[in-house]
Amino acid sequence: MTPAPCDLGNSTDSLKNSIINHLRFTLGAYVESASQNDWWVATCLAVRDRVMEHATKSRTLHRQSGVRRVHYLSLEYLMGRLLENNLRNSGLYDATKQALGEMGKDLDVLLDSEPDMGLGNGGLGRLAACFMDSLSTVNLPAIGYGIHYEFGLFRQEFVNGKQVEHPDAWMRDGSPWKIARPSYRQTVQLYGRVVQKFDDYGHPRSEWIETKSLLGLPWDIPIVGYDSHTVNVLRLWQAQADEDFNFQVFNEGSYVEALRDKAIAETVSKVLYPNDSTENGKELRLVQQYFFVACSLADIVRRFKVGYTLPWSDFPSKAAIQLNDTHPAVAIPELMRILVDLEGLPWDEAWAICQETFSYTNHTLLPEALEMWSVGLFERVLPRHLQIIYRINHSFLEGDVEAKWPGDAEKKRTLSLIEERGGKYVRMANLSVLGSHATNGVAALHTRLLCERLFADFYALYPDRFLNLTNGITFRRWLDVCNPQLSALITETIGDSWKKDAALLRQLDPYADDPAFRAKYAKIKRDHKVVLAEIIQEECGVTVSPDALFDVQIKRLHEYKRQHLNLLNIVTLYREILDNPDADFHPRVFIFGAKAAPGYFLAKNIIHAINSVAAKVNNDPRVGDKLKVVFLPNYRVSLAEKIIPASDLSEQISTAGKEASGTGNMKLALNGSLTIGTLDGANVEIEEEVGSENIFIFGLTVEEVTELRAKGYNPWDYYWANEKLRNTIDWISSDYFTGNAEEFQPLRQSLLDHGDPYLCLADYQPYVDAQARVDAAYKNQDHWVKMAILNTARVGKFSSDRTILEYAEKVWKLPQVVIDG
Ligand code: Z57
Repeated sequence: MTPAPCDLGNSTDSLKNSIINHLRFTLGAYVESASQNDWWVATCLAVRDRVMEHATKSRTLHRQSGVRRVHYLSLEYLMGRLLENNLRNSGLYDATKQALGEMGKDLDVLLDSEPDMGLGNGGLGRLAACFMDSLSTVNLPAIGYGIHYEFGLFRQEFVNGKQVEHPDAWMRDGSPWKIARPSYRQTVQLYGRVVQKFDDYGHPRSEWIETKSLLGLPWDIPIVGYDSHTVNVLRLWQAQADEDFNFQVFNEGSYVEALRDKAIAETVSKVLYPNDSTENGKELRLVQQYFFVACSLADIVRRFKVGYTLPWSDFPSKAAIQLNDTHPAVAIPELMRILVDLEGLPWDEAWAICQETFSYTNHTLLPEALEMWSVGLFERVLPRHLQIIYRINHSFLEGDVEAKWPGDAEKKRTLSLIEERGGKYVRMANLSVLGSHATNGVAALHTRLLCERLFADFYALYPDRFLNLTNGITFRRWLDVCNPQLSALITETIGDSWKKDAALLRQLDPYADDPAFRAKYAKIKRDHKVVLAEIIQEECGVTVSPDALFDVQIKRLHEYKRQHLNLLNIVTLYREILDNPDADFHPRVFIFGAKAAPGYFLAKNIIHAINSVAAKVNNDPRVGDKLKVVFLPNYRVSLAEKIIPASDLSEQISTAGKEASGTGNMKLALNGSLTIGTLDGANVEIEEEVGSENIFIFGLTVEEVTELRAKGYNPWDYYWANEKLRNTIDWISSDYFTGNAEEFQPLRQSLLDHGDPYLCLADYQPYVDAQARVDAAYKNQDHWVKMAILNTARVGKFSSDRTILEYAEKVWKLPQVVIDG
């Protein structure tokens, strides 16, 4: 007889019991003397116990019903903290808070002690995390695959205003959220060479021999959706040495030396590459990509083979695979290798399966972010995969390309999977479009530019392959969790259905004119600003007034995002306040959060410049409270959750055509922060939704940027024509801010001598004017609050539930599978 499972109820008493049991039996601690960390771990485990039931049930039902599942392949997942999200989504929040309270523990303190799971850089990684939340919430059968990095994105510190990086040992003490699955360990081959053999029927078969091998150990993290019993998993691979491989070395007596190889093998999943939107190009990065792709595909194929024996032609009806950017694109030749070399399928059949299985999301038009691997490196690490890519390329160029543009060498050059100029490179973006049935952009404007520019020839050849799927964010984390006060106000006003159907937020529209609602909405904003002011005091030692306008720019530091344009305006205002102390200017706090890639010199120079201007402005008695500038160190998901609800103004000021979508823009608008922005990425659609009277749009459009560049852009023209601009740049590059006039020469040179590649000078005056409109608008608080409410009410389109349902319908063709309680 199977004994009854222990009580996993959702009552306060049941939770209390679980937490105490984990303290005693899992952690070996006394309730009386357990540490804060013990309490946090015990609470997570109590929640996890309840979640695992649903995870097992979901997996079993997905398997038994034989439905197609989506496999999301991403090198990055920026999950942030998990406990509060899991509590709110599972409905266990109140009971857990109560249970801990009765034992003398404050849940909020425990929540704030959780380290962020920062296995990503920026937008792309956070999008993957939002998608995982939505997939479970809308009951889609899904598995996320990624790398179990030992070190996530570096921790940032400022020393004398300059960025210093520290390792992020997010799981030095383990993590209660992850579960090892040693029975699903995989072996991966690398390096070696290829030989031709003949199979039993005399057909030629390629064999990859003399390889080095590596093991992949999967760790599963359950993903809890909101008010749904679907619990999907995020499966992250950790690299381990293949012990057998070293056996000979052991026998030669070099036991200790052999363990050095083990350490080398384990470097593969050691650390996340800290670049966002720029290329890496390093051998270890290619090894990381292949390692995680090979483990994931082997896992998908294993699952396809258990239970039933279906012909390979049925593979796509069981498995959809989404490539999150080109980072996992080596999955295309890897699946071909599995099908052709290991399973013996004819090439054309294998190719058809590949195209039906894969789909690809492009996240950028920036040339420096488009992945290209040198053919020499690729051949050394993955010799068989390079052969496969060559064969794909040959069939493509001599087939479809020759048929459409006979004898056109130029077309072949642009469409080829191999770049031939200045050394040979594999073009991962072209491979991704060719090896899949769908390529999507992440905002309407971005998709249009993909079709018109980056992939114009592919679009001419295969127009039906391209589609737009505008990004979204999960409203659970970015409203319910980070702003429970606003979430509660909305729910008491229109009910709680908006949490699963964000379009319903439109029902708030009429309340923008209701003075009582406005007062409550304004008070929530003000309370968050008080809390953020405390954080600013603690982190930066700067006192700011919650009555000032909180102007926020939080995102990775990149020239195209133009934090330096923001800085030009700040320095202009500084001078204006000194020249004209009696001007009627509403006090403002400029708040920055941004990490620079450790090797991105100019980005680091911009951080230093902002911090140096901040130090002067904040300590200048002539400025007083009118202007404060703060750069919060170590920007990350959990810090974003504190800044966003407290923001009044959202800076989305990238050069038009450069920001594929942006998702911070959506989070801020949802929390009632008005956008000052260019017509770039999803800003265009945000304007459409909220109405042009509730957003501050300025600057060159994509078409105007193209035109300006065509006629020859010269930043010096703007410099000489605009005295304020000239004074501003000259002041920044003087010795005023640091005592050393050399310090910000790199920034000055980029703006002038190096041609201002992101057109800061062209957009300077329109930006300064837009900021003046913001200042005027903020003075009418009643109207400002009304605009803020309308932003919250009208951004329902940007729920990642909507995005994910579009993927499911248009790309993956997935059924929703409801798991009952
Ligand atoms: C990344 O975070 C993004 C694009 C990339 O090519 C890489 Br690599 C990393 C970002 C875009 O810059 C954002 O505009 C976009 O919103 C985000 O991906 C999610 O699509």
